Amino acid sequence: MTIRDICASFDVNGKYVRCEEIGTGNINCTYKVEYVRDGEKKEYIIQRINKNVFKEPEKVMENIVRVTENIRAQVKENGLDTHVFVLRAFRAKESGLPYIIDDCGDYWRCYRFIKNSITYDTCDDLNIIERAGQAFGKFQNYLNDFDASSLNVTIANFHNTSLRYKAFHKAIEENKCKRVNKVKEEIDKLLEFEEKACLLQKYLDCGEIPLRVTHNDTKCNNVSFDKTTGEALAVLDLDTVMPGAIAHDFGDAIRFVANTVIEDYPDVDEVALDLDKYEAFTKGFIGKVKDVLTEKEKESMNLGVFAMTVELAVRFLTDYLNGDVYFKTKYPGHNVDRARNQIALAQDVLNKKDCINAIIKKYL
Ligand code: GN1
Ligand code: MG
Repeated sequence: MTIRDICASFDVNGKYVRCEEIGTGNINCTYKVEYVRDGEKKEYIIQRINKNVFKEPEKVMENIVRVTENIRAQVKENGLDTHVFVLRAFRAKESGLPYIIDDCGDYWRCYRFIKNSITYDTCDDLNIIERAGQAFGKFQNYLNDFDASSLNVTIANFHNTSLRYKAFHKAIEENKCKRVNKVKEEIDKLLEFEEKACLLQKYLDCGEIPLRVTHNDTKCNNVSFDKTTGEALAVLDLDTVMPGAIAHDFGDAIRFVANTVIEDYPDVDEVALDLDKYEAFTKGFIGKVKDVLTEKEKESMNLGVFAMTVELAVRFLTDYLNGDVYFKTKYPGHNVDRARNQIALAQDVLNKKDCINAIIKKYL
């Protein structure tokens, strides 16, 4: 099936103009497609859902439809434009389902591309970073009353750092690809981090921190912005919306947006936690959610930054040891570069612990 056939299945009409693959995601394959209808440019996002990662894509889509419908109703109530402030998944012409299955058994979905919008893989503009924080905070607020237990768990234990470590230990033991020797230093460092990184999961396990509906992939490139005004529009990539800790969302966002370099930048000497970026995101995010946080959640936010950074390092290195079977890689050793980068960042988060505790206090 071609991308045009897929568009046709979703009842995308008009004259096809072009299609380009967008290569920033590590999991799904994403294409931006342009059509013209009645003289007007219409753009769509077509995605093939990675079945190796999401074993039941229909459940992913069911969550997305429910979550976006819930948000759409609130956006509407607030008098805002639903075409702009919430993601829209189209339904297939024949089945009425929010996906189609091609001849190879692959699942495809189609979203409206929000007009005049842009996403940032890296960002130096503190205003934009603060707005990204607000957008994820608002997303959290929209879903505050959503029954977390009613959502499908699309990837079990997604941010269970302890179980991520368990998989890491197994990968080291099995040493399937004979790579353990090449990354001894990184393994040792991650073992040193283990106890502290798993603390947040312990709080969750014993009920000291509540489960909420969280986004679970809060990279700043998952917020779309108006290209002209810089206004934050919709939160994107809702594949992993599931029950989780709010500190996961905060931590994942910080480890991505406040890193001085992109998460796979290979020169670790340049990796650091940028305190201005940390503060900008914190101001935006905490400003939106502080009223709902419990005391323990407040305390756990910066632990989330450390835990999520380490967790990603563990996931990248585990994938390397297992033969690069999960994350898309662009070159051999890509996952090692990612892991090293996150290890360096986690170390800097520890070094700057007092500073970030002082900053977050200002906004809590
Ligand atoms: C994956 O594909 P993308 O960029 O949306 C991963 C996230 C990681 C991220 C690291 C389902 O997200 O958990 O944080 O890569 N998503 C999944 O860049 O594993
Ligand atoms: Mg994602």
